[in-house]
Amino acid sequence: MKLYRTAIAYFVEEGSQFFQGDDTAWDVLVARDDLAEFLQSSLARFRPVKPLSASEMLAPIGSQEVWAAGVTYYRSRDARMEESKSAGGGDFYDRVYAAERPELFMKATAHRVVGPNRKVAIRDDAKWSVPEPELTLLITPSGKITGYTIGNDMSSRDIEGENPLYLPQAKVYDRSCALGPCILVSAAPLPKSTEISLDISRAGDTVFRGATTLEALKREPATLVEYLYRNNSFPSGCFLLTGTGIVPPDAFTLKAGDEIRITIPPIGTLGNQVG
Ligand code: DO4
Ligand code: MG
Repeated sequence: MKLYRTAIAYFVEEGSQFFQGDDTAWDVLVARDDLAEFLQSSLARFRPVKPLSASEMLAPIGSQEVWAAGVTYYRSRDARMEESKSAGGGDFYDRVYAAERPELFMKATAHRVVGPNRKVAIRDDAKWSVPEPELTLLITPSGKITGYTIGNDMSSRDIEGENPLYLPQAKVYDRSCALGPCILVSAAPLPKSTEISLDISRAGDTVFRGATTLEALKREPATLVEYLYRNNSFPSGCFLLTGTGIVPPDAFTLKAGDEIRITIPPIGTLGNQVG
């Protein structure tokens, strides 16, 4: 079952049928530990409607914070060690990849997040920018994973590489995060064979394509959540990006006008333009 947020209501997709939800506020809805059961048992009273168009879909976020895990794939560890080696930061990434405690950082507040088909930004003071395609967890205030969406952790690699202490500037800025197109509502873990793919096109030509699977994710989502919720409360729940396993070659940087498409098959495709 998929859950969409629009300007007028929330919508549920079950099979190929769409239903308009009731007037429950988004923050109240996504805070429910029984989200799947609630939506399933409500379908009979929801009105069937025509399929939503892409332009109607908003980022599936209300007032939740967005957090992110880092260096959870070997590919990310490698890329970070390389970008920070002249600054002497390389060792940190190797150590955090191997450590028991994961890297977790605050990625965005809701106003810095864009939805599907909206423009993500690259920083004016960055010279080396990339998208990071990441499986993203919806977590309730009690710490239960109740759904999955797609996240793009837009990152300024030159700023991050200059000094690991610049991470918040490399990661957190206006339109630095995209979420969507929907929430796949399910409390069950996704299979390890789940594929995450990234396509970047420029003036109609593919300039980068890459893929990975959850097999390569070094940490269990539930473990990331357990660390995130230690001495930390989320009254409306939160989103957690689980890290990138796809990093374009070092010569690649995003440019205005590039089209980014991230696909995770059970969820869908998150498409954004850089601008
Ligand atoms: O340590 C820097 C950030 C890592 C990150 O965002 C990732 O691995 O996805
Ligand atoms: Mg990331």
